Amino acid sequence: MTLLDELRGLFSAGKEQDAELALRRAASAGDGETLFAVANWRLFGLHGRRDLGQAHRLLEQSADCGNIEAVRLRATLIGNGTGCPSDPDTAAAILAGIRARDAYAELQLGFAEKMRPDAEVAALPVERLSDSPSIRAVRGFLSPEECDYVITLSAPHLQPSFVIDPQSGRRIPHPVRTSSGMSFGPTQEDHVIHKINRRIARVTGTRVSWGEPLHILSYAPGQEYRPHVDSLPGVTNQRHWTVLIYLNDGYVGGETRFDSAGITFAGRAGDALIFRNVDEEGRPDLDSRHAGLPVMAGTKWLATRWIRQRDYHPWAVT
Ligand code: PD2
Ligand code: ZN
Repeated sequence: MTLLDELRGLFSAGKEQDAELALRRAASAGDGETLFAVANWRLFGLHGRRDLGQAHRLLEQSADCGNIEAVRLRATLIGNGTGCPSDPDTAAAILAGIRARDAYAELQLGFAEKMRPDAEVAALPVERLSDSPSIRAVRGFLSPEECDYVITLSAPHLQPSFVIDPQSGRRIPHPVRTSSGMSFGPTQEDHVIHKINRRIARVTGTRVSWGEPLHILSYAPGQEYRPHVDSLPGVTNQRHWTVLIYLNDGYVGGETRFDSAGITFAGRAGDALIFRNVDEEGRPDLDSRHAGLPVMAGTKWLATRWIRQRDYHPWAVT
C-alpha cells in the first residue's frame, strides 16, 4: 500500500490525527507529490471534509519539497483570496520564483506586466444606455490580447451550460440556455483572471470579493440564452449587478436584448455591458429581463461576472 492509499483510508475514516502523522512522514521524506495530492483533497472536500487552512499548509510543504504545481496553485489561491485574504502582490512574488522554469508562471507574469493599468481603464467613457433598469456600456474594457487570453484558457474546459432548478437548487440542462460554458473557479482564477476581476470591481464600484467566478459562455450557430433575469430566487445575497464582456468579433446575431428598455446591444470584442438586476430596495427588477439572441453564424464568446450584494465565495458555507 502506498502512503497515498494509507492517507485516503485514514481521511475517509475520519482518523485525522493518524493522517497528520502520516503527512509528517511524507514531509520528512520530501514526498511533494503526496502532499500535493492531499492538499487537493482538502481543497475539494474529497475523502473527508474541506479544510482550506490545511490545504494551504500542505501546499507550502509540497512547494518546499520542490513541487512546482504546488507553488503555482498556492500563488493562485493567495492571489484570489481562497482560504486567506487576497494578496496579488505576494502571488506575483511566488510566481516570480518559478517563472524561469515554469511556462505557465512565465505566461501569467509576462502577460500581467503588459496589461493596461486599471486607472487607465477606469477613465474610459461610460455610455448610459438606460437608467431604469440601469444599463451601461464601456467600449474597449478588455484589450484584444486580454480577450484571447480568456478564450484560450477557457476553451479546453467548456461543458454544456446549465440552469439552476428553482425546486431543487441543482444545476440542470435546459433549453433556456443552449451554450457551452465554464467558470474560472478558485483553483483556476489565476493572476491574470484575478486582475480582470479586480478591474470589473473597479468599474462597477463593487468589491472583488463580491463577484461570482468569472463565467465563460461560447455559443455555436443556433445557440442562445432565452429571456431571463439574472437575480436568483430565494437567496439572501442577491446578484445586484451583471457584467457581460464580449470576447470576440466575427459572428452574426448573438446580440444582448433588453425587451423593457428596448435595447439591443451588439458588443465588439473587449466591450463591457454593465446592468443592475435589482431595484432601489434590492428586490429583483423584472425590467432587467434580457436575452442572448441566437447566433446565426460563427461562434460568440462572452465572459459574465454576476456580482452579489456582499462577499461571495463558491466554497463558503452559507
Ligand atoms: O450572451 C448574452 O448576451 C447573455 C445574455 C443574457 C448572457 C447572459 N444573459 C448572462 O450571462 O447572464
Ligand atoms: Zn443574463
